Amino acid sequence: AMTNELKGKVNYTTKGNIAILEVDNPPVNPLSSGVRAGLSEYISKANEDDSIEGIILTGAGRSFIAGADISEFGQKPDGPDLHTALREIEFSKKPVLAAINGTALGGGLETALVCNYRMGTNKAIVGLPEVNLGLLPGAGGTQRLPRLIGPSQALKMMLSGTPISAKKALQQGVIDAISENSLIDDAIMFLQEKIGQSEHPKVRDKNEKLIEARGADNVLAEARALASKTRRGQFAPGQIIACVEAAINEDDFDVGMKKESEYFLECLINPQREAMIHIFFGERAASKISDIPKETPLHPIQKAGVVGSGTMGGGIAMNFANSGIPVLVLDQDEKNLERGMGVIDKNYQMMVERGRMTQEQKDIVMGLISPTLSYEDLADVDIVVEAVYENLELKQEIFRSLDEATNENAILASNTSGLDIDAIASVTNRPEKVVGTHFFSPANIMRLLEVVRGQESSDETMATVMSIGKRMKKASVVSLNAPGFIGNRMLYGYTYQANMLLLEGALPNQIDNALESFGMSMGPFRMMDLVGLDLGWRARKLGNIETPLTNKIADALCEQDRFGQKNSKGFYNYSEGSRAPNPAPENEDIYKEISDNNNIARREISDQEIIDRCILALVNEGAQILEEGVAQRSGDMDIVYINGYGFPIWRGGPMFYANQQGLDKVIEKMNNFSKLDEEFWKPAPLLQKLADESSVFGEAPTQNERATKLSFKKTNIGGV
Ligand code: 3H9
Repeated sequence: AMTNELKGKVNYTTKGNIAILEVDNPPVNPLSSGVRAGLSEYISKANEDDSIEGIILTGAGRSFIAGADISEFGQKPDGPDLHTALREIEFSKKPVLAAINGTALGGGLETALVCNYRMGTNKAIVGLPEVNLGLLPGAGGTQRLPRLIGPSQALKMMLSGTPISAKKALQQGVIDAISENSLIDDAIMFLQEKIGQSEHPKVRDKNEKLIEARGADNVLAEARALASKTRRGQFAPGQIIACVEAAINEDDFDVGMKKESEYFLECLINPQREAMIHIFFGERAASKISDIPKETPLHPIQKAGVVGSGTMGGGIAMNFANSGIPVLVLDQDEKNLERGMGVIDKNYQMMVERGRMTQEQKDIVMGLISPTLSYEDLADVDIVVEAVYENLELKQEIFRSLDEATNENAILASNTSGLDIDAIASVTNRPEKVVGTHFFSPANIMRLLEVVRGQESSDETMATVMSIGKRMKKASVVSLNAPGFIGNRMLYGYTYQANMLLLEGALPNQIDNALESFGMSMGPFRMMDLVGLDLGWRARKLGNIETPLTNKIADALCEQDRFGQKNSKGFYNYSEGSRAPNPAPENEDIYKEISDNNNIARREISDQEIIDRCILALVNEGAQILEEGVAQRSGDMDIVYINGYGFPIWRGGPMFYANQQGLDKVIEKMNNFSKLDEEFWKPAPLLQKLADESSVFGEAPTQNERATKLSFKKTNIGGV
């Protein structure tokens, strides 16, 4: 049979009595087939060579090893398996030192853990992020890390998936030393001192910390509490805890290893794993714009401006500062500006108090943010993000001022959740430099960034803003300039269905619980209470606008002074100082009355119907968005929904969820609902077509072909 070419390699060199194995699989050195084969081959070679007395394992480039090759999961791997390669390292007759030159993640750290010694540069980071992929550290990590740093710390690291710095790794005992100078020179020196020893430590033999934990059930109980709080609905965390339980209780290391393999396999075949790996690659795909060349030069960003010092503006300014970019915050009102700067300071102070940043770090970022009252101060910024309230005329006025005040090459971005970017661009002399940046509130915390591509936004502008998104560690997704962009447009149908379900007989508590049990982080009525029911009600009153059917209940609640969390009563009741929603039976008469008045017969509704109607509403609108090319690919909508709207990551986003269910099943369910509302449940043509072809959602037609055909005003999405 033909063997495929192996991916990645290991370079072998010697320096005196030391062999150096360098993993070389750019850009991040995952343990692909060729790397596993190389490790195996060269460990033997070094052991067979009598002139070699010690072995150093390191990585080429900026990474040590980024873990197993994620693209191999679900496929038949070539070459030796990882366990075989790692066993050869662990049982090497000559001592092996892992010289951790950069990121050692997942299988990368697990490789370091089979070495006798570990040394890192001060820039190295180590971690076991498998849980983020629906997996557990399956190359011995669940058995070796608890032996090294104790089960409690190890569980924290594996359940959070968050890597730690070299400094912390040294404190905890994950690594033995930090190299401040040349890593390889220091590693050789370290190893030379050990070479004479008859024995070299193996992590597998260190049992003290585990024996200590035996019988102390608080370790596992705390881990379970942490997992249910931070990873609700996920499969892998429980598996990780079970592995550590085995490590604690089994005397034989290899028995624990066997359990780890079993539990790993269960994760591997669980649909959550596929969903989460879809999101890993989906996020990277979303950051690319298919019709813009990779080599597109970026506009250098050394200094930024933000217009508006409210909640949004402040959060956006923090994003710039956090990524090391000095930023001017402009407000024309001195009091607002002062208040805004105060809020920023308070937000950072809170992070210091919670141990999320040091006082020095706070001083650095605060030093990057300066207030100003004058447009003239923006003369030398490279980008401005305008973040005032949603009013087209106001934004246009600001863009005229910005066009005048800033350097002609500066990018002008508008933070808007729904206004027409082209209409804003049209008042400037540089429409190609105008773009939309839709941040989500609180902007310094929420990861989603919708980057709105106007008719004339240039390749350079788009590529630059996407790269700023990356610097800010955002999940950035491109949307064409169409009403509601991606996220809010999809939300419309979801909320519409939630409101209809309420009119048809379900109670807010049932609807919220059903969707939360599906995995949504917050049900729609709890969300509406949080946002405030009175916003729409007031706007309708002011504009003399008739209340649409789906808002009738919310408006009736407002008439009774029930505005939501802000005054402790809305769809739910809240007790003083608490955000916990308690059912409000006193509302049920209102629900009945409004259903009756509108000739809607209230009935018993199943949780499944609630979930299907709300989620399939997202899917059908998503199909339309994809067909129009407003989103580049279905995965982009998954990224939007997971990072901006609380969709469970372990379901892979609404579009992936539909793919996993089967599009024919989706259509079948929609057809069932069409007797309730024929217009609403008409399948989008693309959905119908893909279902007929037994296909799935994927790529959209390229955007620049579509952008010119799409008119902002003509796309009708109902309420927006
Ligand atoms: C594991 O180890 C399981 C074991 O416990 C058990 C086994 C039995 N594989 O993120 P970037 C690609 S599970 C394949 O943009 P950065 C990535 O797709 C693994 N490909 O760079 C991208 O490709 P493209 C546990 C990978 O500098 C390119 O490399 N490990 C892998 O912003 C650059 O990536 C993890 O979960 C991989 N493992 O960040 C770590 N990693 O250019 C996952 C990356 O075509 N990786 N690629 O779009 C990361 O967290 C980040 O990539 C890292 C670099 C921090 C390393």
